[in-house]
Amino acid sequence: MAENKQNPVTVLGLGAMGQALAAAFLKTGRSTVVWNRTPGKDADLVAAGAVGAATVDEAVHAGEVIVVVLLDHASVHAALDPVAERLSGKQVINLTSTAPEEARELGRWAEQHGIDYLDGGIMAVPPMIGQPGASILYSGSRKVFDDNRELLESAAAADYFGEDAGLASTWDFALLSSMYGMFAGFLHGAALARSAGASVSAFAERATAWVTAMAQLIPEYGRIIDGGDYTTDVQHLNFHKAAMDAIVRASRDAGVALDVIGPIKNLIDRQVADGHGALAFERTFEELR
Ligand code: FVH
Repeated sequence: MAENKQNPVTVLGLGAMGQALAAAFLKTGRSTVVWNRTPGKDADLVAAGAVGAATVDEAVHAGEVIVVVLLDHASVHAALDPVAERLSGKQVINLTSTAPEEARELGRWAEQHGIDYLDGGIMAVPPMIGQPGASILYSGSRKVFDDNRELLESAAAADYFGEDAGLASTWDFALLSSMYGMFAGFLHGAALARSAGASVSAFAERATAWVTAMAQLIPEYGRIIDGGDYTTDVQHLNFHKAAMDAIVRASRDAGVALDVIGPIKNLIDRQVADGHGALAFERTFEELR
């Protein structure tokens, strides 16, 4: 099915993200049908030209391409199971955050019902949708991706990872893990800085510059890990253990909880105890995978 601007797109779920996506689709001039479990969330979209559907069945009937943006895997089944027959022959693009195995399960469920299924992981917050910097990662049906590429790119840069429906989610969650690690590290540092009377805003300014500089090392981490050679002349794990032990002592002295930094110390300690003290910090990857 080649993309047809007259062909309505249906958006199921009008939380913050669903509303942003539907608004982006509307801006392309595409006929957009919207539905939300709790009524009333479609008011702005309907005022902007969307068609509000009273039921999932009505919403699904109206569109050939169904974009699903619900809370989680369970809510996707709660919404789609009752209309599985109606979805047969249609294209479903599920942008709800699901674990990779959940995405694969939805892919199998879709196949059983004759539905062409594309899964997606959104790398953006709602205000970024339709703006440069937003991206959405896709995997599953290549046909659904190709047929709807223009529509998808109206919301965010669109990257396709492969036929395995769980791939987009794996990349999504891997990137989110990096993000949460960074923010949690910042929170620990902020607590330490505050214990010395610093304002967190002042700390944030320095932390931004520091983390930005350190992020430049990430590609080299990738090369070393892919190469599997962890020998190093500088900053081996024994060095990091000494640094981390000192950070832990400083945190304890300042009354800062070790919930964030403690697991990193444990990881380094185990590497050293296992005889890898002379190797690079990147060696901890082998412990994690
Ligand atoms: N918002 C964000 O920053 C992130 C960015 C990265 C990707 N996520 C994921 O996108 C999914 C939707 O997120 P959201 O921001 O729109 O979330 P909410 O505003 O909380 O809206 C949730 C919608 O889900 C509906 N819903 C929940 N349970 C059910 C159910 N059992 N049956 C049908 N619909 C359900 C809910 O409806 P209602 O509570 O208004 O009736 C909202 O429409 C999500 O996976 C993020 O992880 C967003």
